[in-house]
Amino acid sequence: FVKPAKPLDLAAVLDDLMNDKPDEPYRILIVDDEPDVAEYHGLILEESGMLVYQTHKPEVILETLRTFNPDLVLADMYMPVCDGVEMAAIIRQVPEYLGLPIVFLSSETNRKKQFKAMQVGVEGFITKPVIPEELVASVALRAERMRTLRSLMARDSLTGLYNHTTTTEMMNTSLAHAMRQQETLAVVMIDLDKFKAVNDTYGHMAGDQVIVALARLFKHRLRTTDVIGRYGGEEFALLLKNLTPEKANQLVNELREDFSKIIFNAGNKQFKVTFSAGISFYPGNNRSEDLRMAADEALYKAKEQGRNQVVL
Ligand code: GH3
Ligand code: MG
Ligand code: MG
Ligand code: MG
Repeated sequence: FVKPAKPLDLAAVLDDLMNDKPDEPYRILIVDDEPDVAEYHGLILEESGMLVYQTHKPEVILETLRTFNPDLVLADMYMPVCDGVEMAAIIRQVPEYLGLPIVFLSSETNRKKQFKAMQVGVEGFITKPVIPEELVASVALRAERMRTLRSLMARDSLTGLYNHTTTTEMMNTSLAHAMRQQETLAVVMIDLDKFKAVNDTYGHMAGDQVIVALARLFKHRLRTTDVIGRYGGEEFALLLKNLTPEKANQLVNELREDFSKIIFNAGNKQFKVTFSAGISFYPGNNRSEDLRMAADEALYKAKEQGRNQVVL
């Protein structure tokens, strides 16, 4: 089996730029009332390196989707309790799963019945008995597209950093992780100083350049385990793992100094920009909202005390 040539994958390009973790296997959920059939198809997909979870309970599909979070659902069309079309209709009612590929594995060749399934948003049909290469190829293609979509939705297009929604989610998961592992977590809120004046004086494009440059500095200087998010237009959030408050403070101050030295060009004019930062810490703040609020308060203080500084 030869993987078909892929078109330019913007998300993968962004991911490479970010030095993200290596590709994880596609996650495939197989729904079939007959365990032997599910087992057989599962083996074919696992053989090609995919991660497969099998269920014979379409009636609790939403719960399974939440816990397994698949890139694609491969479902039998006919099941006694809740048939495939009904199940697909349930999945499509959840906005989060609008893009999730659903493929039917079925011996159904009746066009009318297939059409009914397409109407609820099923991606395609693979007829039984399957040709293993065909099964792997059609699943891989769709799962890859899902991955691309997910990655694009999670990131900000200007900088490639995590967007607001993803950053907030990661704040929750990072805190939970820190609590479980008895590690520390620093939340850093960063806001560019007098940025409105930068836009007004040098233009919006020059302003965008500044945002991109700061994102680049963060990517260069932080560890791959740290989370970098564009929290708002000219606001950034960093999640730094396993640092003492002193070390976190020192690191952010170094970033602040390095950034303040960058000379930007707009036409024939040159200018510099600074940022202010507030840091909060776990342990000390034990809920994600508290961490966020404490970092916001520290940032506010940094602004009030004259900007271009870090408050812990
Ligand atoms: P302060 O030091 O108090 O933060 O002052 P400020 O001017 O930075 O704060 P304010 O919130 O008043 O203005 C933020 C400005 O950031 C307003 C907006 O034009 C600009 N901004 C937000 N997002 C972007 C963006 O994506 N690109 C550019 N170029 N400017 C942006
Ligand atoms: Mg069946
Ligand atoms: Mg702001
Ligand atoms: Mg600002």
